[in-house]
Amino acid sequence: MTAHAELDLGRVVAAHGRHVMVETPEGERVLCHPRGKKSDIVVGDRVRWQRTGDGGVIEAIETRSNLLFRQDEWRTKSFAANLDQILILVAAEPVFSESQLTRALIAAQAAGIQALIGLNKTDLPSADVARSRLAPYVGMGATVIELALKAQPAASSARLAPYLDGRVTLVLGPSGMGKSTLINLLVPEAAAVVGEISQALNTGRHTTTSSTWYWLDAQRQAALIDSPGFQEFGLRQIGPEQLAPLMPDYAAALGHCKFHNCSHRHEPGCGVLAAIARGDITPSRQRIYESLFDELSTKRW
Ligand SMILES: Nc1nc2c(ncn2[C@@H]2O[C@H](COP(=O)(O)OP(=O)(O)OP(=O)(O)O)[C@@H](O)[C@H]2O)c(=O)[nH]1
Ligand SMILES: [Mg+2]
Ligand SMILES: [Zn+2]
Repeated sequence: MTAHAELDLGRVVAAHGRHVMVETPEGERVLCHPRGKKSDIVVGDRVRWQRTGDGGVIEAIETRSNLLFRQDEWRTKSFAANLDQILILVAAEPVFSESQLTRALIAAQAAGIQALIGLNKTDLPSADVARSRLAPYVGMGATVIELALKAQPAASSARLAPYLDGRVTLVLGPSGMGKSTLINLLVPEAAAVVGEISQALNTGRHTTTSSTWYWLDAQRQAALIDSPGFQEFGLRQIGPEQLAPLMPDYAAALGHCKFHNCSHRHEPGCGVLAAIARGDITPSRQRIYESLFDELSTKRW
């Protein structure tokens, strides 16, 4: 029980600075402001709030079950909280960055959130290359859902349905992979929702600078959260020694190193390097691990 348990409980469906849209259990949306200066409220948060005239004041944030965020050099960017899973969208074209995919997977793993990979634009001939680049991820246990959201919308939504049913899913992905196409396909009223929210929150037209919550069903059990496309995906919240346990192919090779503080890059008697030599870890994963290790090892200042 929190100190504010007597107050109404609501869910944050959009947030822009100190303007927060809270949805009541009955589905009413109320524009709220957090009490005090601090505003670290994110979409998906469950909040205790109080009515004030035509709006409301948020008094407390309920304890989060999880929070997905990226930590760049200078700032933290929260995507959403209290998620059941993350759908990372990549596509045949433009060629997706395996490093970005890995970063998103690591962030999800570090936050204790299940991740799925959606491969979009499988109607294009370049899909075969993308499939083979994803093969190692299937090998380490990832689920890859093949999609052609624009070319085969009905088949794609049928394929996604069993994964999305009854769950809260954050859609994550670099620019151009098809996030908006996905939202518009599964949430026909999305444009209207965005319009209403941006008007209420006074965000102007560029609402994809923050995440937005959409219900997928009338019973309000399944939800999709749209997030802005990212260029950078910093993992500054993670120490270099935490990396290997968060990468499933590396994690599987741990426990056989001669040195307990092995960095798995050049040490003799390293179990990971042995796995690399056997081909259990691909060269591209090794490259990503090493550059991330260096990045997370350098001091910020
Ligand atoms: N060939 C093909 N193109 C697709 C498919 N799905 C989406 N596209 C195209 O890919 C482009 C990018 O799609 P968006 O949905 O705007 O991508 P986004 O992830 O929202 O991108 P940002 O908003 O920049 O983050 C658009 O021109 C779509 O028409 C598909 O199944 N096949
Ligand atoms: Mg978009
Ligand atoms: Zn090692």
